Amino acid sequence: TAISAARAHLAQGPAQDDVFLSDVLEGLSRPDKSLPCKYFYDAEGSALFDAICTLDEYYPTRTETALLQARADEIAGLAGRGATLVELGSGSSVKVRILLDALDAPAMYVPVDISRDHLIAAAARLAGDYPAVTVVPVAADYVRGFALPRGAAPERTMAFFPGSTIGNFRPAEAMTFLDTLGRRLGAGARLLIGVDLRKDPAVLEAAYDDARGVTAAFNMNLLARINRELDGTFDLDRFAHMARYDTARGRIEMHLRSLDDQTAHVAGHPIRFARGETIHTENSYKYSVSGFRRLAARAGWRTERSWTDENRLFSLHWMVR
Ligand code: AVI
Repeated sequence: TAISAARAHLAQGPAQDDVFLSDVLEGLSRPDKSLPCKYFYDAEGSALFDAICTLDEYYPTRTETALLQARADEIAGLAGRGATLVELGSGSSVKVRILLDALDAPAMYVPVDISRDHLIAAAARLAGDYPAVTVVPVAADYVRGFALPRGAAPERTMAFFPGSTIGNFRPAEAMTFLDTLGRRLGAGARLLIGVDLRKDPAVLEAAYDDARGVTAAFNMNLLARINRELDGTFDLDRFAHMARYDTARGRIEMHLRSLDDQTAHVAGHPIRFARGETIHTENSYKYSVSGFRRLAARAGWRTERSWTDENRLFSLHWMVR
């Protein structure tokens, strides 16, 4: 395989557990309780997210996949020969295969993901399927920063940020993130980014509260993970999944609602809940095409192409720094 231990930048150490604990205690001691959504993605959570992506109600994955397929040749033309592809939050590295199949002699693939074991397994499978591509997995929280492999010229580098993960940032954070990413990649770098669009709230709410309860299980897994890893005592039967669209803010909010007055413990620390109180676990912002282009422009990215599906559910943007 093209992955060698020497090349892999594995930036995750033992300190991760302490950060998880302090983030959880900090988030749960606020008057409006919240938890960072990045903690959804342990092994269980990553598997549940993959299951979400196959649900009828969850249109983003299949819509973006179809868009990528429809535009793959055009994207390959824009990307040019011998590109280095840097994917942020690569997960199972499924969508990138559409690009790797279409690109002209892609040289390197750098999947960056916080979920280390999942990343390594996905990178190994991909390296086996694309022997001509050098695969360099980077286990890191890509928001905090990560090291790019040496020798990737900015004009040949193309970042890939699919899935509307940018929607999980607040707009101000999204702007800072895109600006920092642009600085890290350098002048001349390109970005292919998937962004979910504003639409009928009923469609959005179904996508985040599916009939089979997979999204509910994904949300609840955060409490299960705290129980597993942080000596938590959450009674999962006494919390419920909740998803609602805030039209004014243009965002889906996911919460976990306490069904009772209760006290749970995390590493021995008591956390009190009133009945009906919630933990805010995720925002998923939705944009208009022009709204997103404006945000990106303020972060130093010039949009050269925007594509949407015929129902205007989802958008893909090709941007240059
Ligand atoms: C990863 N992210 C873009 C997903 C979203 O749609 O915001 C996470 C997700 N949450 C619930 N379902 C999917």
